[in-house]
Amino acid sequence: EDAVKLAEFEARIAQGEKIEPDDWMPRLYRMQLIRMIEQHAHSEIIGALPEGTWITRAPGFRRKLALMAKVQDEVGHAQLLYSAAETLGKSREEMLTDLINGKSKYSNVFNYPTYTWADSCIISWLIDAGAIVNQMANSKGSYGPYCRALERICAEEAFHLKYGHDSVVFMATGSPAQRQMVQEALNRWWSQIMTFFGPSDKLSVHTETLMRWKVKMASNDECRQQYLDMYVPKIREIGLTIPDPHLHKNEQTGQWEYTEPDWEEFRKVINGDGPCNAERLGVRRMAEERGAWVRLALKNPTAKYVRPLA
Ligand code: FAQ
Repeated sequence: EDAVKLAEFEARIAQGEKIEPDDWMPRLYRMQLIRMIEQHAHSEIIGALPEGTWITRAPGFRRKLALMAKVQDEVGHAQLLYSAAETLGKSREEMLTDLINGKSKYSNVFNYPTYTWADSCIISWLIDAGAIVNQMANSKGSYGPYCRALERICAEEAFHLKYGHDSVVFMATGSPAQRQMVQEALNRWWSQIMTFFGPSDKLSVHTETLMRWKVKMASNDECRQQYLDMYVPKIREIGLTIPDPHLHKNEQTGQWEYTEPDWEEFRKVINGDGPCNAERLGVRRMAEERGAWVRLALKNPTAKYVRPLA
């Protein structure tokens, strides 16, 4: 019976139909979607932290307002994504518990520090650009709630991209000190940008399954290539140097060639051992603790909250 259902399910996907929460779906499809959407949601709330710390130090009122709105959007994206993941049967509480315990992953790039204002500008432009490449593709995928969330998210990310681009161009065309600051930030962030799309297709574990069921609409390497096509010229156009001497487009294959990112470092960072992993999860843990009384009051308005001893 399941074989018939599977054939029907795959036929619907092949015809470009959306799968909705009450429809039959293979267990592996459900588990893979939960994993991917949950990781995506965690990336949005953890991703708010490296830039968020720059709100109080933003250079001027306009930048402060814009950055505050952008960071708030990212947290809103997490809300949309947690709701999409919940339609598959995992509760928000369970997802947040798994984040705090280190069981669930989130994007490696947010485990690196933002030393200067320019780091936050580079994230707003070039990490958000990466997110758009990935999310535009996947918004055409097969799972209805995830695709609809991604469409809304992409619309907002498009504003982030303009804000980020404007911030980087401002510095890149500013004083020598500003130009140096933004170049140094690019030097720090380039390898993170290259790993953002996940391991090379040769090393990727889930791509084949996810692409068969149209959850992922492009492979990690395809997204990386598309990103390089779109952004290398824009970065160079404003006089910044990409810190990879091997980066060039092979005119025969039409593919970008580059120094292979350090996948061993990547493996360590996604498994909890990066420069800021402990700090990032520490902030989430504190937020959970501070919000515990609100959740308890919502569940049981007459309960008395006793703060646990540290
Ligand atoms: N970081 O087999 P694959 C944003 C893990 S949103 C950490 O290739 P898959 C907005 C992967 O989970 C950013 N872990 O995996 C923003 C798996 O481990 P597992 C997030 C990674 O799923 C901007 C293992 O490696 N975007 O930035 C990463 O086929 C600014 C094997 O990898 C999304 O989540 C990584 N980079 O492809 C917010 C989009 N890459 O679970 C604030 C949705 C791989 O078996 C400020 N997700 N891993 O233990 C996806 O498109 C995919 O899940 C990929 C990975 C492409 C991330």
